[in-house]
Amino acid sequence: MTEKKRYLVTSALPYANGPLHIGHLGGAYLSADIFVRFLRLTGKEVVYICGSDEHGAAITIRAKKEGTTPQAIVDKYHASIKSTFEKIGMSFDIYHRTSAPIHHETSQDFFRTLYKNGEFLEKTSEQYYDTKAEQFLADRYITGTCPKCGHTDAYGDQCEKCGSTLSPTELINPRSTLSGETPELRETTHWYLQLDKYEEWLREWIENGKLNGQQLHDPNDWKNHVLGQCKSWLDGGLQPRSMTRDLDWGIDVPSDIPNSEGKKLYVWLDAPIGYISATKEWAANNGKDWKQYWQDEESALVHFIGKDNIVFHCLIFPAILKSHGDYVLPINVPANQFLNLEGKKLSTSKNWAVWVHEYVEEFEGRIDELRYNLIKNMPEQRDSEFTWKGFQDSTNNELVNNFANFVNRVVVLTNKYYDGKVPDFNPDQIIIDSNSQTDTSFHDSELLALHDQLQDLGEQIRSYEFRAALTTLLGISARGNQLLQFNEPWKAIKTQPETVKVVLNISLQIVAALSVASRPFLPFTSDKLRGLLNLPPIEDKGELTDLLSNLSEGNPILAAGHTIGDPIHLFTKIEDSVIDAQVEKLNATAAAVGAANGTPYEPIKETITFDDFSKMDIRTGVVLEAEKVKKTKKLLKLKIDIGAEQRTVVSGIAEYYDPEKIIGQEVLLLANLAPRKLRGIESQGMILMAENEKGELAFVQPKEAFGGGFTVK
Ligand code: B3M
Ligand code: ZN
Repeated sequence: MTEKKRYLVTSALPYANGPLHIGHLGGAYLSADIFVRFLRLTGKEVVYICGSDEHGAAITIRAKKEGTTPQAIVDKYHASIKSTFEKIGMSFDIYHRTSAPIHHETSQDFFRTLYKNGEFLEKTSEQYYDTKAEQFLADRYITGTCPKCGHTDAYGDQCEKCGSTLSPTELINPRSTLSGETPELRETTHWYLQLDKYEEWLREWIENGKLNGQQLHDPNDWKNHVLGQCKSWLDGGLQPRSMTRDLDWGIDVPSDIPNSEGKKLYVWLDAPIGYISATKEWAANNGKDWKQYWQDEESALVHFIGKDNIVFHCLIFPAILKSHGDYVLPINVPANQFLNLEGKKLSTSKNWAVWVHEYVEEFEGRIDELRYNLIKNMPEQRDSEFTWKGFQDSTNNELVNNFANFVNRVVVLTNKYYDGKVPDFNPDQIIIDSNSQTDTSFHDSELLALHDQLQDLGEQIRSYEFRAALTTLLGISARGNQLLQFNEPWKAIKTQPETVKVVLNISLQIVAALSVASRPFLPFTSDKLRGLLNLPPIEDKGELTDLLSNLSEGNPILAAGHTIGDPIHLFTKIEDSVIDAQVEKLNATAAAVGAANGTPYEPIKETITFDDFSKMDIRTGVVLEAEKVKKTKKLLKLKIDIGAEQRTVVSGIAEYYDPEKIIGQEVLLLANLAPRKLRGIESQGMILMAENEKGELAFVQPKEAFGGGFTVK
């Protein structure tokens, strides 16, 4: 990572149109929080900016759904999101909102400057207008039949059934969602940012990290999927993009601009400028100069976002900043991919989500357990998944059995043997090394090993590898556990009391190091550890850097004779019943929404290439034999005739089909799937089934019965 003196770190501004779910946290928020908390521990100047995005169709659509005004919606959800972020330990320096006057001014100034610099193209085009509602219709306000798949409720910008990107004029039988009427096309004029003009320098900046010949960052520091998305936009050719809308909710185009009446700024113009206005507000409140963070070369701007925001942060906003002039460009945009939930995409509309405010209430005092699991499964490079079972496992096996167990043993033994005082020791005393049962080591070499682990952790955070850094953190307590396990102080206290002093002294130093190093990930635990050790609260003033220099000089963190407190429970196990109740709740609320909305369709999976498809060898077949697999509820063992040969297949359809009734059934078989053993039976292929929204299965069969042996094309 290119080191800078000062950091301005941002997390995407969430739309104030609904509560936060765990997908938000795992995407743009915990990653940034770890990063800034770490930077503060290394003594860097850092400002961490976030706030609510209160404009755009996301807000007005929600208002309509809830039968209230956009203002009421943003007030309600801004307050709710802000308070949830606080409870989950997000350490923003400011959580601002885009309705603030300073933001309206800042955005309008930007628009004015770009206008004066001649960056806009004024263009008239035809757009849909609802004569009854007397307004132009944003893409999301138009529905109609998808020209690609025939789905009757496609939106003006996208069909959610087939996933196609659309423009409103492509829809067949367009309807306004405001009045239900057929909208008419009317001429309207807007200001377009000429992205096509910037393509060359954007490409040079994205691909080589250079601007006007100057090296601004190393593109190797950027994530591959981020670069990949940017390159594919650039390769596709950038088009001028309208920066204004005909809406009644949003920031006015400044009135001194001719023909500005009734026009609002496009939400993706104003929202990222929200980072700047929030910095201004923070600086004014804290006696700082906001320009140092945005306009000084010694400042690094880092945007944490989800992958759906990449184009806006890596191409459009940089183009806006550069067209304005004076501003730094981001040094990195470490976007995350998406977090799924129990095998499905998180979805607000289908209520397939874990709502953070509900978690906070139901799991009082267990914030760090959720942070831990979400960091462990962070979708850093690819989509990942949260499961309640995984949450239980990571809490019980890693936080309780490893981390808390280590701390607890050290604190209990110190209280028992030394009256809660850090023991002094003989520096020549040899102990069993924490790495192996045979090697021997001294106090100082163990401290050096700790130093190296902390150093690794820092490197990983600097490279935005937060999952790896978390593993390193748990590796520190695991090493402490090994030190105890190998030296068995509870036995050695009688025969080798001098060894026990060394072992517990080192262990206490490790706990002290954990009180600092855990802070970016588990801030509440860090506070508890500081209290437990009678150490002053962390002030985020370079404590980790101090710790590292002390360790490399062999200086202990806790002096001999320092008194610690009584044992506490850092983490406790989560019972099966708690997890079962959450899974049940998830299914029940999603089913209720499904029933209310009609059939909820599964989202279309990621696009595959024709080559991917043609790798599958699908054959028609006929079921010759079928029987239940003993001691299972779901499995049938089938013999399938596919013409050239007969296959044994184990299929999970026993809940839907009686074995005797499917003899002679025509099926489609994926014939070249790698064989797999299920309950001791080798399954040689997979029967293709269709699943409805309740998870019930049905055979996919050729319309004309023609027996087995044919290839499906
Ligand atoms: N509110 C979109 C989103 O929440 C948008 C981000 C703005 S960041 C400047 O995904
Ligand atoms: Zn479609």
